[in-house]
Amino acid sequence: MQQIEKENRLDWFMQDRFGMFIHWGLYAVPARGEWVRNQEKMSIEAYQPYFEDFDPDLYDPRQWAKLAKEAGMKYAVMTAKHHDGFCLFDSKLTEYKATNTKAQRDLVKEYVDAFRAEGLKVGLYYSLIDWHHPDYPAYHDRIHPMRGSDAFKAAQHQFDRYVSYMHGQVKELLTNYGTIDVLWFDFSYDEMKGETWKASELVAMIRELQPNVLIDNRLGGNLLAAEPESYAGDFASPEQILPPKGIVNELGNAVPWEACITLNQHWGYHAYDEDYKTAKTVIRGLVECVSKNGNLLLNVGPDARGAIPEKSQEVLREVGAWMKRNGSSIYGCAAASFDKPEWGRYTQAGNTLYAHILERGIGPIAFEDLQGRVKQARRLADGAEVNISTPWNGEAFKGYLFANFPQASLPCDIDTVIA
Ligand code: FHN
Repeated sequence: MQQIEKENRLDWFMQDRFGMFIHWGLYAVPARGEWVRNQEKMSIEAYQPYFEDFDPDLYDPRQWAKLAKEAGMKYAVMTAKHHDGFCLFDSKLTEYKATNTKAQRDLVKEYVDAFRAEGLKVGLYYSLIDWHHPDYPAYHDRIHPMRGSDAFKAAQHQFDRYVSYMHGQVKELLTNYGTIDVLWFDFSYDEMKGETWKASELVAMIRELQPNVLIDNRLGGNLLAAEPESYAGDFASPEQILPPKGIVNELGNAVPWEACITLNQHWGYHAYDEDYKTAKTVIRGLVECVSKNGNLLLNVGPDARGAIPEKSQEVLREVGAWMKRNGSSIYGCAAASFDKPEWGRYTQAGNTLYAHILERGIGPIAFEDLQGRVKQARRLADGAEVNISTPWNGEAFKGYLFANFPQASLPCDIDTVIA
């Protein structure tokens, strides 16, 4: 496979901007979030009934892919293995996998096939942490044993065996499932980072198998350093937060980033979590990400039968209605060369400036520093001409353009003017 330079490798990522995160696995059965085993200090035996019961009869990844596409998403990242160690793929290195449950299906293979068939790029999430593997020294009272601890030292030879297992599974995922566009590792902490995972060796293998796969920054390197480690990754991955000013490295250069955000308050399915973000909040978040050179990876947590919650579907469809009319202000766009206006945010692609009107005040919208620089303005959603004027020459209005146009035309009450 031809290797393209890192900058080009990211081209599709910077173009697509909006993806679906999918957290799915045995934890959907207890339906109390993906950390349930640890938070409730369940033994492997206490968690085993969820393995026995897992039977996702409604799993239809083609429907998931169609929903992602309808929402305006261009790529997806699904958990191949989360911290509980359960593998959604047919790994030859463990029996703790979906093909050994009542599902008897390789859920990852069906996912990659379905999303590719709908024209979306496919990513896989892989947990470095593994609460099931006997050689990963996880203690319920301490989720992550400190690397330097006596207990850890005693288990060193075992841990090396776990790292070999982890590398072997990454090799399976990059060998048996076609072109993988994103490998999303999760997560490093304390001493458990970098060469503890033998990360240089791991990334060398990854680059050998699939040179153009994008890797996140959670193997434990410093992506913002002037000279990042080989395993520092291709993009930063802020979680449940948007960086105030975007992300730059020590040299002041913009660093590609992707904010991963939940639709409700949990990554994995939670039967009682009704605290969902509105479509308007999601769209504002997506606009903010792109206005700061970032992507949004928005999470769904399918239930134990393999269905994406109805409320998630409802929000995604409403976001999609806005994207259908305004997507050109997101795809292939980035931060504008103008300061953020008080009424909203700008995104820009080449000579086209998109003004996202998020706050409505009294009277027209004021555009600073744009006099003589705007040939015409249109409301993106319906192509309607937007009247641009420079009012009578009072000092207070000097240097501003003013745009008059009707209240938002879409239910999300966010209008975008193309200038
Ligand atoms: O512990 C995980 C969590 O379950 C979830 O997968 C998030 C998603 O980025 N990552 C870790 C928490 O930072």
